[in-house]
Amino acid sequence: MRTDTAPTIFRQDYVPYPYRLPRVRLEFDLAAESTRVRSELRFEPAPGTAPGTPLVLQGEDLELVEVRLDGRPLAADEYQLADDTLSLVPPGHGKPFTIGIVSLCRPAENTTLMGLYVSGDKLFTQCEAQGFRRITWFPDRPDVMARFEVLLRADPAAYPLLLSNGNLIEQAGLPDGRHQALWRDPHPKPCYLFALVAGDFDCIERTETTRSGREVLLQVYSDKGYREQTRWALDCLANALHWDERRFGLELDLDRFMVVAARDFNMGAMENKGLNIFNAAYVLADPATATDAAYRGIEAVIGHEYFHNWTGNRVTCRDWFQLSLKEGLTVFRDQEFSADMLAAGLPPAEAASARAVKRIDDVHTLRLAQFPEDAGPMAHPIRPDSYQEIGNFYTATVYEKGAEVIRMQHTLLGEDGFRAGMDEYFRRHDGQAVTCDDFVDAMESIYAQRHPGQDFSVFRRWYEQAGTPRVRVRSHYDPAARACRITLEQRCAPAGLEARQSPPPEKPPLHIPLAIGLIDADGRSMPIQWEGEARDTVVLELREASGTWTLTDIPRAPVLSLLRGFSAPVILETDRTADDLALLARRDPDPFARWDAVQETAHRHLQACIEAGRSGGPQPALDTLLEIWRAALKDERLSPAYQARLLALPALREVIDRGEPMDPQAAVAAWTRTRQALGARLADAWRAAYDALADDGGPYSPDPVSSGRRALRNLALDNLLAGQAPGAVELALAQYRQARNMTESLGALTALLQHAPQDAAGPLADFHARWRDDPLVLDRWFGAQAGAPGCTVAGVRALMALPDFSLRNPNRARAVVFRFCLDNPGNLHTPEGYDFWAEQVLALDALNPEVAARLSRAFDNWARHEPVARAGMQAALRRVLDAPGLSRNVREIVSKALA
Ligand code: 0A1
Ligand code: ZN
Repeated sequence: MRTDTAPTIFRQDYVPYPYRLPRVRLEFDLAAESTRVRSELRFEPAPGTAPGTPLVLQGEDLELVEVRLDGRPLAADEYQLADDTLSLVPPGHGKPFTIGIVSLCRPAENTTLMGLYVSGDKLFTQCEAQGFRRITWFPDRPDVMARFEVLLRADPAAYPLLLSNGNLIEQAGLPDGRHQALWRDPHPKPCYLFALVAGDFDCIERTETTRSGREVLLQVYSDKGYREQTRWALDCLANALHWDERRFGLELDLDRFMVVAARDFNMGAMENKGLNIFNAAYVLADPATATDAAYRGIEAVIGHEYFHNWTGNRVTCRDWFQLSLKEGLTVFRDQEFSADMLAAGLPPAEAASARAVKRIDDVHTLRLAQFPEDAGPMAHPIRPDSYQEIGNFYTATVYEKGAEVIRMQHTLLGEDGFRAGMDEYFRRHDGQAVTCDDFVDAMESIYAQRHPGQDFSVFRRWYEQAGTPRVRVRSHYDPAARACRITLEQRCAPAGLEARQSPPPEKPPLHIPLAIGLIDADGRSMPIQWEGEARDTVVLELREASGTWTLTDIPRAPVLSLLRGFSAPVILETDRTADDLALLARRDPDPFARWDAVQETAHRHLQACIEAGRSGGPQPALDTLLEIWRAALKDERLSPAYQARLLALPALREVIDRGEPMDPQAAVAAWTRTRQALGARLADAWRAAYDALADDGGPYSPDPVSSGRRALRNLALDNLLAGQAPGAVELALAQYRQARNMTESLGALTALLQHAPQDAAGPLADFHARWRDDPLVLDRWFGAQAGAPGCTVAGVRALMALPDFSLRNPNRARAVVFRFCLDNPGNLHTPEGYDFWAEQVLALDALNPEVAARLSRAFDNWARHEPVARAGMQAALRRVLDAPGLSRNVREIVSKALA
């Protein structure tokens, strides 16, 4: 993986693999130090393959023992072994042939956590995207799909459980004292979906009956002693199974579905066929150790991986440029699953509010992570055109923007039409490796039936274009004609490195569905006459650079409620006044648009504060925002969960990102001052809310109503501390002491660390003493400190010097190093902070390039910063780029940043 120059791979260069691989047999002699892999690959030439076409297999960090062709050992001059490939010319008779390979790999030395690796005393694999080549030589590409048979052999004392994909065929002891297990997966799959797990685990299981009446076994495996913490994950898995049947008619195609928790894992989880491997953080939960947010996170990730069984595994990607085919679609599916689970069982009004909260959280994530990506050097379309390292393209764009592109198709087709499109997609492509175009073709076939004369040709540009489009909205009301004219104009500036091209690439208009509504000055909804009926919300479909709509029968001048439900991933530019926004912030019946109006009001205030700080002018008045907040806090018709969203200031990173230029220190100052002022001036209301939201003493449940109450109560505590309200510290200390679940104790600890660090010492010591042996909870302890404004570079280094710290465990590295670099801008943006970042990127890169590359992204937008920060970040990037032995992963990121 280490190179000085990294070749660029282009989507256009795709060529099919010349050989088919119907069957694969793998035999593993498993041991941590050295594992021996014997493979038998049954190839046949694809139609049209010329005799003499070389067979090329990938391999990385492997030791070759032997190669056989149809059972005959090959001499060294009968095959070529290059850096990362093994190639040979197969017999030219056009018939099937078998390649046998024996090789060794070294799991205990594998700190990359790709391929076969050790975590604790267990063995795990991670093969997506290109990890299988670290296990054995193989055509490591997603369009080569094979039926796998896997024999695992190991010492039963060290590895009593031996798992792989599919069905367990037999298990037996061996004369040499070891044992073995034979697994067969009935479904053809690409090697990135292969998995094996070996070790000693606790397991809980249950059977569920699928809608066609089959009994299936669901199992969750965890470290010994953690069985009770896997119940929620198993419930979520059963819910996911039934939800996919109800909503998409998709049934589990296996007799057995396993989820295994791993302590060391680069990402969230992996959808290996029938054997999902999860970061333990997305499996383990009980009320004492997991927050409400962690419960929801587990539900989302369990759902996501389960849904991949159809969208990703049954129908997979032809090549890695098509990654959003499975990821965007599966994120959309997990978002809908979570929303449906939140709304389940609630009366309609509350159900709508619960769904809106989920939508707000998803949009918040998109704006926080994807919008900056789309404006920086790594900007790429959801279907990228090129990459150097595919590991760098598991991005917010491919995942979250990809999900928005699917959601827009859902909006354009409607629930029924979208479902028909999905059915058509599976009808055409079940069992195949396909492209994003194939997916859109299936959707378009339904769209064209239902909207004669229209197609998706403009819509497809969402797959081709990078950058966040801006939509300018202007409106004019004519009282005499009782008509409102709305004009939309779109443009998309060159994204990231496109700006360097001359001429910059042309960006034709996109197909943008913009959901809007009208309200009058009293906040009442004004229905719109649309396609023969009166509607509160209509969708304007902009397909050209600009478009105008005239809405008639509008009795009074309206205020426009725009981008309802966030109907498209765009940035709005409007002529709405502060008063318009304030009206929407209090009265918009669309809960998303109402939240957005509060956010926009807060953003405008924060930018005005930054500007005042810069020019030395007077600080802007807080009154408008204050009154909006007061009204939201006192509005008893709102659910506490929704109130908690309305009353959250935009994240500091969003505030920094809006600056022109970005000025982290000025943003920290403005944000901190605003939080203090809002907390202080609303102290009485916050205190009343805090008291009213006290726990009712019943058993813990992560349901949306009680978790919403806890969220708002923690926010109240945070505001009381921010505003230095009398007695706030005592309140936090009491909440910490009396906490009945992790949401309460972590809420108190975090608020103290943020606003009253001098009073946090007691709870911090207590927390550590209580949880020192639970790695996931200890991550929380580390993270709360690394993200606190009082944690300087010296402070984060002190955390890293503790015996509990290790850079090798990605969760711990994320809790400390990432948390500091992403959530502590006041301390990061200092000369020592820049040095720290460079040093940590390099230290991580020597161990784990995938994780290092993610940290290296923290400086993507250095060039948009004010001069001092800009120079400091640029120098740190240079230092990384000039370091010897950089991985391809980090090299791609920093060289693009500096390009
Ligand atoms: N397909 C997984 C994501 C994933 C990608 C790479 C990994 O290892 C480097 C692990 C997981 C998902 O979308 O959940
Ligand atoms: Zn996924």
